[in-house]
Amino acid sequence: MPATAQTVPEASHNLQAARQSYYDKISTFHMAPLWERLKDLVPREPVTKCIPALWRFDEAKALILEAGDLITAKEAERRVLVLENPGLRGQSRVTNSLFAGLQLILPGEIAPAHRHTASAIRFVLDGEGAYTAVEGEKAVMSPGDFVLTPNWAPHDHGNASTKPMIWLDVLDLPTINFYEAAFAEHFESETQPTGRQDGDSLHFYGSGVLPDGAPVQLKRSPVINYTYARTRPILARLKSAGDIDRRHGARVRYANPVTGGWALPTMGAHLSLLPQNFKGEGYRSSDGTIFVCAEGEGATIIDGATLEWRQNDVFVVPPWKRYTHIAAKESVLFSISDRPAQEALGIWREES
Ligand code: 1HN
Repeated sequence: MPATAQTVPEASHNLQAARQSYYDKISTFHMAPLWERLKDLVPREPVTKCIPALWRFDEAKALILEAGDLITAKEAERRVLVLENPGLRGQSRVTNSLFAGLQLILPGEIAPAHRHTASAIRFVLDGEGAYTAVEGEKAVMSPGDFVLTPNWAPHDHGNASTKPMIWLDVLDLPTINFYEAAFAEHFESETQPTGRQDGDSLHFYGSGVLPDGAPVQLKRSPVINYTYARTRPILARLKSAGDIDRRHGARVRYANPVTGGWALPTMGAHLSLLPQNFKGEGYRSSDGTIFVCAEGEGATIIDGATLEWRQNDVFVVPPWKRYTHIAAKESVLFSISDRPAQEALGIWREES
């Protein structure tokens, strides 16, 4: 009988039922129909649970200082408040691929030596003179310093100053854990021997000369601390030279000085100066990005919603959401994302 207006709904109902019972049957064999899942598996554009979010430093500082009364750095191993994206609660993620947290180390404290497969960075927010020791070099830190802990590098922190120090930690933990390739190790001694002087790695590798015979193929930068004292004046010179990107301002990329590549294989960072009265052009890219206001104040409009930021506030722009920076006052933004990992896979995209 040819299909008619009357017979089609019933046929279609029968077909739906037949398909469902077929799906139920193959499910018992641990199989599933791809054609029912294709839209979720292969979206036309990035889909993310990550949402725009901002953490105010004045609130965060009061909260983390409270933790200082409740637990020691040694007991906690790392006294860190996890910055959890409101769209990813319970997952210790600030974006789908990155972890972020605020770490407090009080005068006299030590955060003991360990190493892990996750790479970490610190961006210093508050305090002066605490150190992190990485691979035998003690980096004494100041606000705005960008400090690397490449994967598997032994690291411990200490605060020999008289003031609490707070910094932002960003780690590629969700990325490493996605591969289920995480290892970690603790050391007998709480601190590592530091055979090098503070600043050695920046002097050896970041000055246009290299120790003779230094390897030229490195997946990670040999510089441990990109100090704000060195980097900030470069932004001022870029601005004077008129080298101001219409989307990002006068911006530098933290590079591996030996290869010109990113400082770490999984995370890439920039520092940018937004001149007074900057009104950026819209931009989006496939890397969800964490920003810190290092100086000044302004706002970032993300898909029509405005996040207003002041010094040391941390905020997140999800992947492929269009954003625009505006700044009435001259401001400096630090930013970090998983762009190097996406570039290594050949999938990174941007659009202006
Ligand atoms: C870690 O080792 C540090 O070394 C900071 O300071 C934050 C978050 C998760 C796992 C390990 C650090 C961390 C971390």
